[in-house]
Amino acid sequence: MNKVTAVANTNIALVKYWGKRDIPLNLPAVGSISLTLEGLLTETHVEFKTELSHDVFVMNGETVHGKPLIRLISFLDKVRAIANQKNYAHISTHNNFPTASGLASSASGFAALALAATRAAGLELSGRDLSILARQGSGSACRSIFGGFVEWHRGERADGLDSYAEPIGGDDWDVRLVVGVTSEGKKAVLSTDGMEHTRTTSPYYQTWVAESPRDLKEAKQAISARNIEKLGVVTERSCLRMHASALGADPGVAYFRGATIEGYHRIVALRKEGVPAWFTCDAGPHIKALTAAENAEKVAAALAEVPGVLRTQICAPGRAARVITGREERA
Ligand code: 2P0
Repeated sequence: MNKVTAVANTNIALVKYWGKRDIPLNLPAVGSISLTLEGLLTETHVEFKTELSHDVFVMNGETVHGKPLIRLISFLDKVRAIANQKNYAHISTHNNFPTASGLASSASGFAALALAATRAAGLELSGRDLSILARQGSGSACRSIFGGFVEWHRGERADGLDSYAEPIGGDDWDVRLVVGVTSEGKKAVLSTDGMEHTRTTSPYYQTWVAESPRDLKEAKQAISARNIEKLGVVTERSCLRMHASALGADPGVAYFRGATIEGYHRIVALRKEGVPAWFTCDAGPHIKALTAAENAEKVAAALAEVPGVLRTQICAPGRAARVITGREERA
């Protein structure tokens, strides 16, 4: 099988990853916990071909060049090395949501690529090995290999073999992540650059790192107890502290836009109105809210009224990355 199509869903961190202990291997300074989301996905087709003289990447219908292409080729080189594959590949990939805008396109993108490329190269890796490989493309991609609630371990080893993601249960828990899309454009500061700038210049960075184990512990307790309030409190706290560390960089990095802040206040107000929901956002301006399934429509309706919110989407917990055949679930 040298021609494979794989699909991976994006994931949103409830306890955030921000900062690396090793840049080339994407080893994180902190562990993180995410929810894989149904409905926001990347579909990637990989074919290794003897007649190609270089790798060709087509993303959302456009050929990729420059720095993004170099990043993708260096990832494929890792696959070729472990699979002893000599051929170049033709890759076409499609996101069903805005690329590089803080909706975690690199997470679903490198997870789908890791799965499709290894299978097309003749390898059948374990979930853990696939997660370790996907991590080297983009840190958060290691979490999109799995469905539902997922923990990415920080690990201690210099070679990164103990820094992988794994599912942590909670699969029968009917939570929702409501996304308020505030812009279809690309973000100004890529997260790779934003987190390194934060690590090297923010006086709040060490505090962010030091506080993270408590968030991880409390989030895991909350998931195992199916306690959405406890999980929500940690989710919002981790997000705001991650952004506080970035805002404290020199110069500061602000991913928020006006609509993001208005969305935050709307979610806080919803709680006072008796609709429990908790805010999070990533390296982009979109608003995300964790809530119970029964409240998702109300939260989406409230976010839709926030000035600057273009559209909303209610996402259920999503499936693991998977190989697809035929016309099944095209992105
Ligand atoms: C996360 N983010 O935990 C955090 C929160 C954004 C904010 O992981 O440099 O694209 O490729 O490892 O994974 C986005 O960063 O960065 C991210 P790299 P990545 O979801």
